[in-house]
Amino acid sequence: MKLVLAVVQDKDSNRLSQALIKANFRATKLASTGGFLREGNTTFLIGTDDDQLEELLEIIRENCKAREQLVAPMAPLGGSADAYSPYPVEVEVGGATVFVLPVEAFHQF
Ligand code: 2BA
Repeated sequence: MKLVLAVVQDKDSNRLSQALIKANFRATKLASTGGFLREGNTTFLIGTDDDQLEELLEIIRENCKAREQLVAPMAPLGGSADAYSPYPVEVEVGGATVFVLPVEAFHQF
């Protein structure tokens, strides 16, 4: 068995939830915050049998889009302002950041 942790953008989270239910995967959604942008995203915890892992990754791939996002750079604290640009910079966020972990044991009591 594997535990898949998938960090996805909030905009994709409902669509991914629906697709997971339709394909009979069980998932837990956690409200999370990106460390860089400090904006809300959604982390899915999905337990799956090894032989369904590829199908699961394909569903995540199909339902999560990469998007360009503007970020307002933070002003330097006390440092030199020479390298600081006040203009927003564009970063590409997502589709999905996915971790696959081995599961040692799975119980439902
Ligand atoms: P954030 O940390 O808010 O990052 C949003 C996007 O900002 C990233 O998209 C990346 O394009 C950019 N970014 C992040 N850190 C950066 C840095 N130090 N310098 C320049 N640009 C940076 P993604 O890579 O697609 O990540 C989307 C979200 O997935 C992240 O939101 C974070 O919540 C999660 N994530 C990504 N990599 C992770 C990791 N290694 N461990 C845990 N969570 C991760």
